[in-house]
Amino acid sequence: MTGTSRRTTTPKIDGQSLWNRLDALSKIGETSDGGVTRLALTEEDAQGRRLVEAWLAETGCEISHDAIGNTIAVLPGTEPDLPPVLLGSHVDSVANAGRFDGCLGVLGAVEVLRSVAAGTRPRRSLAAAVFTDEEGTRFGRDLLGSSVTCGLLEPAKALATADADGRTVEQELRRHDLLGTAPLLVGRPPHAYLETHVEQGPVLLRGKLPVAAVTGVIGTSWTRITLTGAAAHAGATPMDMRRDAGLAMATLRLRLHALTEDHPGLTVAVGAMDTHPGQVNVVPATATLTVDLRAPEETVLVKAESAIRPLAEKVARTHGCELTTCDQISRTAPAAFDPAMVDRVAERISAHGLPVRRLWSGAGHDAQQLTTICPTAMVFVRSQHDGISHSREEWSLPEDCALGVQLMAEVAVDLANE
Ligand code: HGY
Ligand code: MN
Ligand code: MN
Repeated sequence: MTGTSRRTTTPKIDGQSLWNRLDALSKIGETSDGGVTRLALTEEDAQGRRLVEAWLAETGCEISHDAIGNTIAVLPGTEPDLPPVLLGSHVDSVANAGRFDGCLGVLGAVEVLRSVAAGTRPRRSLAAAVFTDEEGTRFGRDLLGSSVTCGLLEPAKALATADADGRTVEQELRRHDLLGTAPLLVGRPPHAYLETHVEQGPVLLRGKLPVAAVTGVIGTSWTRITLTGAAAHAGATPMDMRRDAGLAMATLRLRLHALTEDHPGLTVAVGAMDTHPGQVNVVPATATLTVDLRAPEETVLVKAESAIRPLAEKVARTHGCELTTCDQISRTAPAAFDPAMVDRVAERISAHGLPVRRLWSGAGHDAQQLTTICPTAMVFVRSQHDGISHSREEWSLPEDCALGVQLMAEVAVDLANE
């Protein structure tokens, strides 16, 4: 793939339109304290998806859905039979999130298609994808839509995944009329994939840089653990006679965090932890936690994952409890992007007179799945407020958002003309 194809037109992104759409989309699922909650395949997520699809339709795209409900919108090029250049991300969110995570990439794709639709069509079609359930917080498996379309997860397995109330992905896709027959991308890979995303960390802010070229994405491993002890009276039961599942879980949580000491680059987060029956005067009978492990090196992630079960068994025994479940619920491998694609982003950053920062992503992204089927790159946009994300505090500046999408547009049109 050449890196210097002649660009017929330099698309000009409408930064104000991008900002207005980010604002409009953030109103769907808006929480009372200014956050956004659009858990995957809830009414709010479906509403957000429909709003984005209406905007995509306005650009003249043909819109379809695949077997896992991913939206694919295609703006035909002059040679529509060539594999397209795909742009995308997600609009589902975690609970009480900000307005940029995923949405910047999807609405950036809308702006690129708007700009190209109004100008000279490149050879290749440009397409936009809105991937189903990137976050994984409701159904317990992240990058669901992009994993299926990249052939990394069986559609049947993904469709059968159920939430805590037993509602399956398939039922929810049907409820929102998102199930379709568009082919999965793995069968006919795009020419390339591009994603613009907020950094969700402090590096660009501290470096006083608005954008970065992303070199790769960490691997992520999610495990759910349940320990079982025995309910007992909080006062009358002697301390040495208790089988306190809550205390065991608290001990395990600290041991899991201690894994970072001898696993370089590993991060650990215990996002969910609850005890049953959860009453003030009852020693917990059972306790459940989820642990999110991440590392840029697959070997480090594998080593840390293999430590979980022995740790849980040992802690359970120490507290007279049993290890009832220790199930891996989601797993994605670390992914390095094609250096030639990273160079394309870097070259555009330089062309805009900016210093080039190459950065590894600590957050997971659909792009890490797409890179298994086609040349892939990401543009990072600076996060404000010390990089906070997965929080209503998440914020980025309009000019940084517009610049990140402008860079993606220029790389996309170059790719679409080769
Ligand atoms: O969890 C992640 O890194 C991403 O936001 N899904
Ligand atoms: Mn995201
Ligand atoms: Mn996220």
